[in-house]
Amino acid sequence: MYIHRFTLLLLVLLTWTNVAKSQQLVLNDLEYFEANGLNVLVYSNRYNPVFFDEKTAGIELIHHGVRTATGGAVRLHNTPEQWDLVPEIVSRNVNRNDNSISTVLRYADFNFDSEIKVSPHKTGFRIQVILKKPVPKELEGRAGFNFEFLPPDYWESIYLADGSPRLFPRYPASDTQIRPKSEKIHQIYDHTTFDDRGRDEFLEPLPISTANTFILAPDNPERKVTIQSDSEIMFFDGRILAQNGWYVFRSLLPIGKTGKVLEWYVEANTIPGWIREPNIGFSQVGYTPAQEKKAIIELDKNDVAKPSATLYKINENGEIAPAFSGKTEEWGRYLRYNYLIFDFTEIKEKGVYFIEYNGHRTNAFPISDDVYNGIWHPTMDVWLPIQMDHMTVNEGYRIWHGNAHQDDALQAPTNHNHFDGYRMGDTTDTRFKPFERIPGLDVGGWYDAGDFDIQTGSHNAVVMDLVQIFETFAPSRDMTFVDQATKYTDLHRPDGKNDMLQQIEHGVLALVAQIESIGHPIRGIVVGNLHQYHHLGDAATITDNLLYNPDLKPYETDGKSSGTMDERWVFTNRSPYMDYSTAASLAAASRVLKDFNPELAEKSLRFAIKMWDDNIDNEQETSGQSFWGTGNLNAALQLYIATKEKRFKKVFEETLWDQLKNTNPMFDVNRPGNFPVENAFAYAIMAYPHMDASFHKKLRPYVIKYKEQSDKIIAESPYGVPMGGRGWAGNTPIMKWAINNYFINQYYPDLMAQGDVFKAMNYILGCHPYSNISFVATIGAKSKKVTYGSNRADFTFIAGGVVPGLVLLNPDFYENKDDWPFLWGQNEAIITTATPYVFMALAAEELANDLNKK
Ligand SMILES: [Ca+2]
Ligand SMILES: [Ca+2]
Repeated sequence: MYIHRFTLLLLVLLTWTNVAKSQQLVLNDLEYFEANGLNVLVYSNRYNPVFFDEKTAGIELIHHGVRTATGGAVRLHNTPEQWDLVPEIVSRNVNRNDNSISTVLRYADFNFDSEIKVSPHKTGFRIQVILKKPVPKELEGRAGFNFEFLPPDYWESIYLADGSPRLFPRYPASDTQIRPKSEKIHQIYDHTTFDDRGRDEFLEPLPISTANTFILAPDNPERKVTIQSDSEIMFFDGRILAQNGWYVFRSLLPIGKTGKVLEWYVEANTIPGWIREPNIGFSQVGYTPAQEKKAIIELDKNDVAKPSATLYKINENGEIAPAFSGKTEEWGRYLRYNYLIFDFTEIKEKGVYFIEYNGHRTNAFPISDDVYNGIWHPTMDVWLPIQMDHMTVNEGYRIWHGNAHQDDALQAPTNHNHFDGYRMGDTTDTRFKPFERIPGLDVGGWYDAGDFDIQTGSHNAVVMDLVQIFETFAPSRDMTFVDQATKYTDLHRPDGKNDMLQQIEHGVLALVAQIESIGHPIRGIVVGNLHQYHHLGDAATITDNLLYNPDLKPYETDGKSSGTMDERWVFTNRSPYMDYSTAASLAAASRVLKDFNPELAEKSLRFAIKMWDDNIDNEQETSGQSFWGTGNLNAALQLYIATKEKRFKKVFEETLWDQLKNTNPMFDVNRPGNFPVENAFAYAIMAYPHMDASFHKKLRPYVIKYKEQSDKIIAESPYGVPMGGRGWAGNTPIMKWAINNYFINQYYPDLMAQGDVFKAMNYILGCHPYSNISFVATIGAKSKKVTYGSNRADFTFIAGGVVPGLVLLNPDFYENKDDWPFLWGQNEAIITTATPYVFMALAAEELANDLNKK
């Protein structure tokens, strides 16, 4: 029995050693603290100078593979909103000597610096706030250290406040108080998120509970976190002010003190030997029999790769039998995970299948000829029509929104910095005075799309995309009723008119209205008040839809006009880039609208030529210039295709060959978010069918160069697509890449295989890092459950919306949350992501049908 007891003791010792080891945080080569099951990032990600608080900066926890906490910083509010002041990061130091990371934060407006120092301690870490000068007078009782936790990670769970058990609030209903506006710390550019109805006051959330020790989710080993301090810690629900708020833990900084003024000890529980479940990536719509079929298996770096995986078939009687067992090929390491590739291309029998790897089963998917048929319908039948501005949109028993912005729009003031990136210079470039109404703009356009502005640039891109789709595939679908006369759209109701042409018309109406009313295209139309901008719900209630009447008091109305100046503003500065980009889209649209709406087609072409003529000889006279230069390349091309006039072809060819020589036909590798459609190569491919054999021959070497660069970039990850995703996720560039590939495959079939179109499609539909869901809401067996659209506060989606996808958080973490819609860089379904998807879906449908025939 002696031996038995000794073995037992040894096992206990070994286990104890493992536990202790696994919980000790270590500063790794990527400059964050790491233990098995826990990463503590300290300012690997910084606050954004444009969007301010995106909930992706400061001290962050990646807890058992999920980012659960963010925002560890000195903040000036109990529950900071997006537009509240964020600190500037003055410096970040990784001190290997004392095993710490420290950052100096600055609020320049208050001349206030603080140092945040994080270092491993016991089985957790210490956060210290160090001050050289005391908290400034105006920030006393305001400056505090905040650390925010993601609500859905703690729903249906409890916390202990100094031992007292409490439930995490599933919906915010805690207390607030009103304070006079004079005490409010200003938000960006002195805008305000709060509609105080003229009462000069603001709202402040009160704590839900206060303690020196909080234990979050003591019942859940994956989420359990302990926060301890000698200072008082308050717990707030940020959602009480803003639906995108997080759970905030906060300690105020003491008054009149310097040195180490605050210390927290934080311990996040880790499960000994924890290994993240493999993420088996595959297409959620399935595959056609003839197609290449590869699942990509994402493995924790501590996981041991298994040499094989199995494909199971579910037969007609529901019986399950293995259809194929094959080896998993090791691809290697990409960022934080290892990858295996499971190739089951040889299975060509139609049916229902699932993949099993190391005991993990995927959901079922089909192998069938028709898996791609109609996968673009929800985007065109449902999602895009719901984005239509200046329209009531109905679906069955449901009104999605009323006829919004009937009171469009006022001339924006000069020298104005808007909170959404719009700017006005010192002239309006129009005949209108600041705040004078510009008539005629209450027509056409789409919301874009989590907010409700009309971005002219996005409209140009979407109209261009839709024309390209129509001219390439000529879809004849009619499932939507659109009546411009009564401004009423009804989904799933044919009206005898082509839906795609109706959408092109709706975009063109907005573009033509700008030129008709103002004389040139403008940057965009957007609400001027921040408290209107964050609107959630029916866009018809953002403004009162009544024209402003200065004779009435604010919030007063005579039923016909209103004393509230809530109209949207028109940012009117003229730029050659916008003139040319609009000219390109209008010229393109004039071709497909010729029979559908001859009057609008004629006007579109006339305006396109006018914008060209206004700019081609006197570019200096217009203010503003874009990053891409004047952008006349596509305008020249589209005008040439529309008119066949040699003058356009001449400029196109001169500019094209010059730019091709000097630019990268793929993307700029250093700017992965750079859309390839904006470069000369994409326009050269677009021009191909309208040019002669000598052009085709001259272009060929650039196609070869594009292919070489493309192959190099896509070899960097196991997914075989150009991964991006810094700041804004990369689905659009991946789809634009696939569209280029589709055309190259058509024109130079010896240089490009069809596979590079399908790879992008498989990626969008589920074969990607982090999770295996389809990025297109409702497409595929498992797809996005939440998107950042007008209904995001309800934690849902609009069918057919395409999200941006995976954001790369520094230094190595791709993320696309599907339980939290409010991260726009990951989840905002926008119009310029929808139309490339529709193109790619039609291309996949066509290519799959070709493959099926072979
Ligand atoms: Ca229709
Ligand atoms: Ca109004």
